[in-house]
Amino acid sequence: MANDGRLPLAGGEAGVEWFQGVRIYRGLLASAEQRALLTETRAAARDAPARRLMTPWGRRMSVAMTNAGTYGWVSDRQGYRYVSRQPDRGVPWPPIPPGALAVWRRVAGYPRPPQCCLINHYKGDARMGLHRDADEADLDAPVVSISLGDPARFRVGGLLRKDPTRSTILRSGDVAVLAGQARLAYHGIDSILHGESDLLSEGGRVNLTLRIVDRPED
Ligand code: MD6
Ligand code: FE
Repeated sequence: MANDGRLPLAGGEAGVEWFQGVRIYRGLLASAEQRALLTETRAAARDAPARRLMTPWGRRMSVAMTNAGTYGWVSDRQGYRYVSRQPDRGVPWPPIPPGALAVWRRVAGYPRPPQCCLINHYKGDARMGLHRDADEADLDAPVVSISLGDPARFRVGGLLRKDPTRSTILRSGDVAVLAGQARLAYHGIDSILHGESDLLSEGGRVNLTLRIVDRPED
């Protein structure tokens, strides 16, 4: 992308390439859109309650997670995988919030709709260690991530865990897109800056991460 992050962008729809293929659309969602999306997300979480999942290494994650869509991403002692039913209830995941689908249409630049909306809820000291989103079969599709609530320090590196990293703050209404060379980059959330946003009455941060999981012919 030609924009180097210092030039103002007409319309804000182009986003800014912040670091090695990571595009950030700061303030893409206005307050009313953030509130509407949060309401839709809470409705989904009523039908699929968020849980702190177990890692394959037997440690409980600090972030509480649930999903919406055709597939949900889950972790347990057996490993990471996508499943079409909620593990503890045996029923499908709720539909992806319409406001999240609208964000995908605005920024993904990809013909297929997302199949999974991972919902991450950060309270207290919750954080997310450096990881790659690599459990999907269609790696041509971007990953689109929407931030709601308190700001978070978002860290991105390269294709190897040891590659140098850079961090930035993602605020409520910001959208980050990992595509192209960044699609398999290591990234994580260092910490949440509590008490900065009043979008969530109870405080904390909600992140929605949209992905395509299978291949078109599957
Ligand atoms: C989060 N985000 O923002 C965690 N993954 O809470 C992610 O793990 C993520 O922001 C893929 C692409 C963008 C992301
Ligand atoms: Fe991720």
